[in-house]
Order: sequence, then C-alpha cells, then structure tokens
Amino acid sequence: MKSSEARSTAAVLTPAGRGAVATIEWRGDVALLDASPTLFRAANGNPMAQQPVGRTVFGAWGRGVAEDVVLCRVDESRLEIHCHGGAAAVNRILDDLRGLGAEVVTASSLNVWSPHRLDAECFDVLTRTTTLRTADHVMQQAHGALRRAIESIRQTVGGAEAEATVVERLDALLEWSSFGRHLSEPWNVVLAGRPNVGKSSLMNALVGYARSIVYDQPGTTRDLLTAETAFSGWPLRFFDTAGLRDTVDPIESAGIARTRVATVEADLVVLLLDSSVPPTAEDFHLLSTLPAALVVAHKCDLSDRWGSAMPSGAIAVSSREGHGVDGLLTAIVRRLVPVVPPPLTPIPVTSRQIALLEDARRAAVAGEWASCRTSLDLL
Ligand SMILES: Nc1nc2c(ncn2[C@@H]2O[C@H](COP(=O)(O)OP(=O)(O)OP(=O)(O)O)[C@@H](O)[C@H]2O)c(=O)[nH]1
Ligand SMILES: [Mg+2]
Repeated sequence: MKSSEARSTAAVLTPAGRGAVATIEWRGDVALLDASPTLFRAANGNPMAQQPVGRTVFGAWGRGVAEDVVLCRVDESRLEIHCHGGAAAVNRILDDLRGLGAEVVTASSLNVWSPHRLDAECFDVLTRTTTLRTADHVMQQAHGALRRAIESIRQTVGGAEAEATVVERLDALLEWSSFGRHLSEPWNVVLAGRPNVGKSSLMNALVGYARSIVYDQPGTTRDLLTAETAFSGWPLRFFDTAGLRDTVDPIESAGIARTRVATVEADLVVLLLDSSVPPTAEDFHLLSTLPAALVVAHKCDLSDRWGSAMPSGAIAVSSREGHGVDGLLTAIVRRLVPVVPPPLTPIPVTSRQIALLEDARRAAVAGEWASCRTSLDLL
C-alpha cells in the first residue's frame, strides 16, 4: 500500500437501515478515484479531481452492474458519496474504497458534523431523504447554501438597505418552503372518484404491485390505503380511498368521511371518471367540488360513453392495459413540482426553519428590525 493510500478513511454518515439513501464520506486523495476509472464514471464525463468543490456530480459506481450515485467534493480532500440506502450498495462501495486503501471508521470518529447548527439540522434531514434527487437538494443546504443566504440577509437587516429588499430576499427563500418540506416527506396524492371507477386498480398500476384489493363490486375499498413510490426522483405517497357516494352502510360512510378529509389535506387530488359508463350526477358533483383535481378518463381500453362531456384536460388511462400510466405520473409531478430550483438555490427544509423565516418576514414588514434579527439569529 502506498503511503498516500494508507491515510484515507471512509465512514458511513447515515444511520444503518434508516433511510433509502446512505451517505459515505471518504477522506483521501480524489486522484486515487480517477486512477481507477472503471470504479466511478461521472455523467458529465469529467474526472473527480476536475469537478469543482461543492458541485454535485451524478454518476455510476462500480464494475459490472453499476449503482446510481451522487458525489460531491466537500473540500480538497473530502468526498461525499450518496447511494441507495440498502446494505448491499453501501457495503459494495465501502469494499471498493478499502480496495483504494481506505480504512473504514465510524462517523463519530471523523467528527464530521458541522459546527453550524443550521447545517447540522440539514444533515439530519438528509438522513430522512429517500431519493438521490431529494438528497442532492438537501445536501446543498447541509453544505451551507441556506446558512449563507440567511447570514447575508441578517447582515442587511436594519441597515441602509430598504425594508423591501429584506422582505424580497426572505420571500425568495420562502418561495421554496413547500418544496423544501417535501424533500424529506412525500407529496400526498389522493385517488378519488365514485365506487368502481378503478381507484384501487390505478393505485396498483402506479406503484407497480398489488397493494389494493380490486373487485368488480362497488364499495370494495372502505378505508384509506397508502403506498409510497418515487417518480423522476420525487417521493410520492398515494392514497387509495373509499368510493364517494351516498350510503347507509356505517363502515362505508366512515371510510367516505376519511376520503373527504384526505382530499382536503392532499397536495394533489386525482379524480377518476369511468369513461366506459355514461356520466352520472355524482361525477359532475365531484368535478365541481374538486376544481383543482387532475382528471383521469379511466378504463380507456373500453368504448367511450362520455364523448364531449369529458373535461378537455382529462388524461386517458387504462390501468388494466397500462396505457397512460406513465403520462399520468408525469402530469402529477408537473403539478407538484412545476419548477425545480437551480443548483445551490437556498431552500428551507424543516418546519422550524420555515416558521422562523416567516416570523422574520412578518417582523420586517412591520419594520420591527430587532425582532427580525432575533428570528434570523435563532436559525
Ligand atoms: N376494462 C377495465 N376495467 C378496469 C380498469 N380498471 C379497473 N377495472 C375494473 O373495474 C372494477 C373496479 O375496480 P377497482 O379498482 O376495485 O375500483 P375502485 O374504484 O377501487 O372501487 P371501490 O373500492 O369499490 O370504490 C374491477 O372489476 C376492475 O377490474 C381498466 O382500466 N379497464
Ligand atoms: Mg377500491
């Protein structure tokens, strides 16, 4: 072993088995990785030593069947490797790093946690992310993107700069509140519609396995059922619901009451209409009570009985044939994440951060600069 190799260490920063994404820190000479080009291939084709510090780099790790990973050079001699959280992926990467001469140590022995409370809080959120894409955004905050933005606002508070500028800059951070909160908590998508329109079938088609019972009698699903998945790197939690109708059955009524609460609390409602049977008054009632819903013309493998009564933006889907399911997922994601923040955008990622930024904004609007400063200092 060369002396330069003997000095490298590797540690898993994330708790074992807790998240779907794991983070490994490697301290050593990045050129060692580039000297073994079959080990890591950056999507942008550049060697790691040429990737700027702080830039997140997507790529493939390993010989043979590769792992999707995100790498980031934290500084000249520290590299973070984000991979799928399963033990197999983590152990494989640790083995490869051992092959480069690294000694595998515990995270606490590395003393990696940032002295900045805000960065450390973002590191904690990082352990709860479930996709590489969300981990990438949170990691940028853990490396100081949010802290630097807040420090910069803090310096201007009460100074010569106009109140409007501080409010504007706080607004620019708060614009990403909902996005930031969802980096560690899936977006909730409720599948609603009359009984038998195929909500459970669509839930199964969306998540790719038979989560819900499908049956040809209306009233099959009585309670809320959830299933989590990710699409385009965004975590989604689907709710299969009891079909909405008037009923005297007390259990079904309780299920319907839960459905109504879920539709109010959801980030998005997908309203299913069965295009193979003529529209009913209940369908039109649902369309008017859920105006923001994404509408699906379901069972499009059968002949259409709605014609021009179907809303023009409805997405034709057949869960039975699989037709239109990917298009629906794309439309769902477009509604939930209409704009993706550019790299290094500061984003608040916890409710605490968002609440304090809102407090700071309220104080700034009222011209209460001492209170605004206090809120920013608490961050
Ligand atoms: N042809 C066709 N039939 C479908 C499709 N999706 C569902 N079905 C059928 O429609 C019936 C009802 O499906 P479910 O998924 O149980 O409907 P649901 O909306 O969950 O029903 P409830 O739980 O009773 O509210 C079943 O017989 C399914 O096989 C589809 O895309 N095409
Ligand atoms: Mg059902």
